[in-house]
Amino acid sequence: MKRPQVAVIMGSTSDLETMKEALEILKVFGISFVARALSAHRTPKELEAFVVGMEQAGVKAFIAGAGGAAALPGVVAAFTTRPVLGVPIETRALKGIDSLLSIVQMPAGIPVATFAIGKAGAKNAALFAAALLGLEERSFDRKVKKFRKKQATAVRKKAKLKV
Ligand code: RP5
Repeated sequence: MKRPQVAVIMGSTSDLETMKEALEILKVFGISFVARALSAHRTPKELEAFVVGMEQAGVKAFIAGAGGAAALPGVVAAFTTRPVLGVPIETRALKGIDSLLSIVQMPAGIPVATFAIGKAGAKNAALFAAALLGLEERSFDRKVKKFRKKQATAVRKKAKLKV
């Protein structure tokens, strides 16, 4: 197996529906990744072991998605100095505002880059990881630029509204 470049962690398998958006982008960009469902609250020891192991394996960034009292991205950041990209999962009770505030309000000294609530956030976290990898590997930078160009073309096509 190729060495993982990104590790994706979600607090529960119930987050997969949202986090699939990130996995899809990583696949499209040819970024090697490992994905796990590990919880900061329910399986903290396994989470620590995984994060430490992934940093030792050389991953360049972690994408961590969680919902509700979403401690996961912050706890991941406590165990690694690699960039942590946090995705707030949309929740039924509070629409993901709970997740967003839990992830974004980190204490000074342990940063987590926080993305939008839900699928847009998951997708953007993976695109951000691609941009980070692009700093070292030009092929990823080229892929990000190509993605943007394709997206702009699709948006331009749709701009001609049939009313
Ligand atoms: C969080 O609790 C998870 O990230 C998930 O979004 C939420 C609910 O988890 P389940 O009860 O569906 O496993 O830790």
